[in-house]
Amino acid sequence: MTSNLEDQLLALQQDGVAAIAAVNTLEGLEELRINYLGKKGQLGELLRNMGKLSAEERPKIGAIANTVKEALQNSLDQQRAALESAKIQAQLEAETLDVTMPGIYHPQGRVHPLNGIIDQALDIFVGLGYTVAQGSEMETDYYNFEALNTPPDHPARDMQDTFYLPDGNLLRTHTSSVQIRYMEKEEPPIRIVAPGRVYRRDDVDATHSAVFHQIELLAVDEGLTFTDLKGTVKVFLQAMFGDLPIRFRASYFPFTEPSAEVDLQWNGRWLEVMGCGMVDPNVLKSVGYDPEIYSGFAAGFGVERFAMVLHQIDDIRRLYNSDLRFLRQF
Ligand code: 2NL
Repeated sequence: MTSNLEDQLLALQQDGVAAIAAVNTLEGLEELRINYLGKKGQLGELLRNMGKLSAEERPKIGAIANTVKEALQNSLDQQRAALESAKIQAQLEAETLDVTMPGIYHPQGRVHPLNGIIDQALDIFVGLGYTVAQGSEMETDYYNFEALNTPPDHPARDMQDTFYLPDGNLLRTHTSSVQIRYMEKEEPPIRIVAPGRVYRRDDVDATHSAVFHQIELLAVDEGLTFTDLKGTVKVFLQAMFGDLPIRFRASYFPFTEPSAEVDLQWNGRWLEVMGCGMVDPNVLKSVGYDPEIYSGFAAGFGVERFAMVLHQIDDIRRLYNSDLRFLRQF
């Protein structure tokens, strides 16, 4: 009986130490601890037979049981320490930061000078309570010309000046069509600003392009006068160019009456920067507004021209050919 239990205890120690040395996870190690030394573990199981031993055998087996328990506990402690340090080592290796590695190149983008002008202008008008409106670059003759009081024999309608599409539509020559569509849907008071690409059949040179960008603004309300137009244009130009002298010169557009060109004194010279006027009553009628109740003012300007003046750009084509040496300057 004695030698049998002693053998079993020593066998248990051998098995246990080997199993503990072979385990490679902390979870597996904990399972082994429970299996060997836990309340219902193998060691406890063997020691339950101690009661059957004689008085002189008991202390001897008890001493052996203690050394087995200690041996197993030592193995567990050692293996736990080894596994924990391996885990930390693996974590450190996985998280190593090599500060000498070359970085990943992220080319820095910039705002194109045209978009810069558009952003600036829209910010100013939004600050004045205007809503941004946009629309299609392809338009019908009605929205581009007819609703804007432009007679059929007006030179702008000429095949030489406008891109007509085979289906009878055209490429818009100004963003006014956006404003006509907006007025058809909404009732006054109206305050909108319409940026966008527009098309004219121009021969390309340093100051002309067949595609360019325009921003138009429109206000319709009861009691709007030319003074409101002048104040709005002045506030806008001051915000864009600084506090420089401006003047209004009588002009003509089919869709405004009276009409004016706005000049800005820039580097000592008068520079034409915008066109504007009071919305022609025929335009108000075409969208169903009563010109006896409502009046409106409108203005329009070319974004390229503003960019060229503000950034001293000598050729409009530089704005389109995406030369990074040029674009990086802004
Ligand atoms: C310019 C001049 C202008 C307008 C645009 C407009 C729009 C509606 C009604 C009346 Cl819906 N007028 N737009 C008015 C006057 C001038 O633009 O030089 N553009 C580049």
